[in-house]
Amino acid sequence: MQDMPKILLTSVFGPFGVDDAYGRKENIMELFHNQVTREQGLFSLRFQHQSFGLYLIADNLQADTTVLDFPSQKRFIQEIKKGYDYIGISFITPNFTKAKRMAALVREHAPEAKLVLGGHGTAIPDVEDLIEHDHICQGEGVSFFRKLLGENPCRPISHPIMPSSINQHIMGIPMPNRSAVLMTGVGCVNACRFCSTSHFFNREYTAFFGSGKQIFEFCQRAEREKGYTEFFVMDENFLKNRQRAEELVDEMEKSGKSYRFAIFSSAETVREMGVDFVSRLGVTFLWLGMEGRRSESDYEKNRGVKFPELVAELRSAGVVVLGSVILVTEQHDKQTIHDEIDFALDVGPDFIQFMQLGPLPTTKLYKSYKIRGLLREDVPYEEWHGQHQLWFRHPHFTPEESEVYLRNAFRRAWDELGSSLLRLFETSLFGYLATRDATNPLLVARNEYLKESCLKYYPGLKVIIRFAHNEKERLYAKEVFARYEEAFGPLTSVSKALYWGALILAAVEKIRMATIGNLRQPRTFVTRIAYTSARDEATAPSVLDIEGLPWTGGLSTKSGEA
Ligand code: B12
Ligand code: SF4
Repeated sequence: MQDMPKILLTSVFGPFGVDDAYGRKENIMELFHNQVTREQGLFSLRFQHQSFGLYLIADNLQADTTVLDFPSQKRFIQEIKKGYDYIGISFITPNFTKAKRMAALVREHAPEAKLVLGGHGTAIPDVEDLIEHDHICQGEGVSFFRKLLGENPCRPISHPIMPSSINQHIMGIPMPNRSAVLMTGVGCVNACRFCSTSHFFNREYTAFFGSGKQIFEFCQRAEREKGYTEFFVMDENFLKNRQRAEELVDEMEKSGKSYRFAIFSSAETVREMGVDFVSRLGVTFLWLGMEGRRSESDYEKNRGVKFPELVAELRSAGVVVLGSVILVTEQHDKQTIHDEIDFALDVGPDFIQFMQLGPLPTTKLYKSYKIRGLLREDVPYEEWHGQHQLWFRHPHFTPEESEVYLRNAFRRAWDELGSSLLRLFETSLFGYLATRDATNPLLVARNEYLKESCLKYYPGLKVIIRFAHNEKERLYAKEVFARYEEAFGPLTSVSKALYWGALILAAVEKIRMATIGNLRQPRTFVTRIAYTSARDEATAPSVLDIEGLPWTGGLSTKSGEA
């Protein structure tokens, strides 16, 4: 074999979530606290995600590869001086300026290295002329990088075993991460007009796991090697591949071994598979694109879907639902936008994501706005994130107004529905009660899991009662607490001790938020993944045509703090 290339894959540099020459304060590195529970104060869910795509690529190359995640500029410069043959930078649209800066740094400090750009930011029009590079990957990265290195892109996919989230805190209480990420594929065929991920992957789905059996085997390995039994499934529309999901349930039924999954799926697929199937599959969390009250007519996937009924049914089966809704669309003016928020509140999922309409490159929405001259070319890419000012002209909202409406929508949801955390506690209880008399082994296992979860949450309910942000929430929390008492009896002395501990941590967190501030930066991760020939042994169809792929398993990564 020729000399093995030395590869560095990196995410963009921090700090994140601050206004500086490269980024904006709205772009914090936290999913829920950024765009879901952002206005829920102490009850906001706090956690971060590593840059999963980079670890996946690294695990699949015939090369020693280093993944540098969340570096500072200084740490990045230090690393690129280490004599890499290829340096790959992953970026999304709002991180355009960071990627541009990093590319310039590579040319300055590592002129011998081949510079590769990847990720959603590469969809920016004329990016080829705007950022220094040698290669650019506008789509799926594993097959791209393999081809670039002259490898067989058809080898099986190896999947790293790594946590789905890091730095988890709830009400100031550090929480151990119990779930692993599971990347079953990228892209979605539905091609909703605004959807970046569908359009970026050419409105096609690329499966990394061709069958339910392969997924099940991965789960078993993740449990064997690192004790994971819960998985955050990175797949835009997991249930869309019906056969694969059914095979997974079959495997679990046959073996008597079940796992828990958090998934993203469209309403059409949930309806088609049914809530009973979703329960047996072990889904405990579902991200559902409700989009809006005109959803039925605007989106094929939501045709005929009655969201209030669907969400109520899911919640009563113990599925925590995050419903996302788009604000500041063409139909919205200063009156009708309230109807949209009313719609979201009436549906009443556990979590609501409000996002401003945002025409991102490659989407149908972007193309149509571009043709119609509606894009505001003067807004820098750092602002293209959907939390602050619009980057298109809206007949009824100025950019500043759109931000206020967005913030108020989040606040109204918190005021009227109570905190998402409380709703999640309630949903878990619903699910536990609903499966108490179940005989199906998967549902029996679900019941045990939900019971364990509820017992963990039980003392937390008292903390919510103590720190409730309004009287409505306090009454709601007391009512849920009473139902917990009825189901599980009074708090044990251990739970009472946990309550007091949690109360102190929550009080400290409240003070910390009010004084020091509320921004959490991710730490820098440096992961060195050594090549081993074990990954080359089997042959398989291309990852671009991967259905039925014989999956052979892969290597896990070893992460360490820089
Ligand atoms: C996890 C996640 C996050 C995490 C951050 C993770 C991280 N470490 O950066 C959090 C929650 C913090 C986050 C925040 C934001 N995010 Co985000 N996020 C995602 C999410 C849900 C998953 C990403 C993922 O792991 N996918 C799975 C992997 C396998 O796919 P992938 O990343 O696309 O990688 C593949 C290819 O793109 C390619 N590739 C990627 N990088 C590279 C690099 C090289 C060198 C090569 C060759 C190939 C390559 O190969 C990979 C394998 O095929 C995606 C949606 C999605 N489903 O992808 C949105 C997404 C990436 N986020 C998006 C946005 C807009 C944001 C925010 C601005 C949100 C907001 N509105 O406030 C912030 C910005 C934060 C910041 N400062 O950077 C957009 C990007 C849109 C765009 N066109 O740029 C997406 C697509 C969601 C969407 N709107 O559809 N996000
Ligand atoms: S169903 Fe979801 S993932 Fe698929 S195109 Fe529509 S918004 Fe995107």
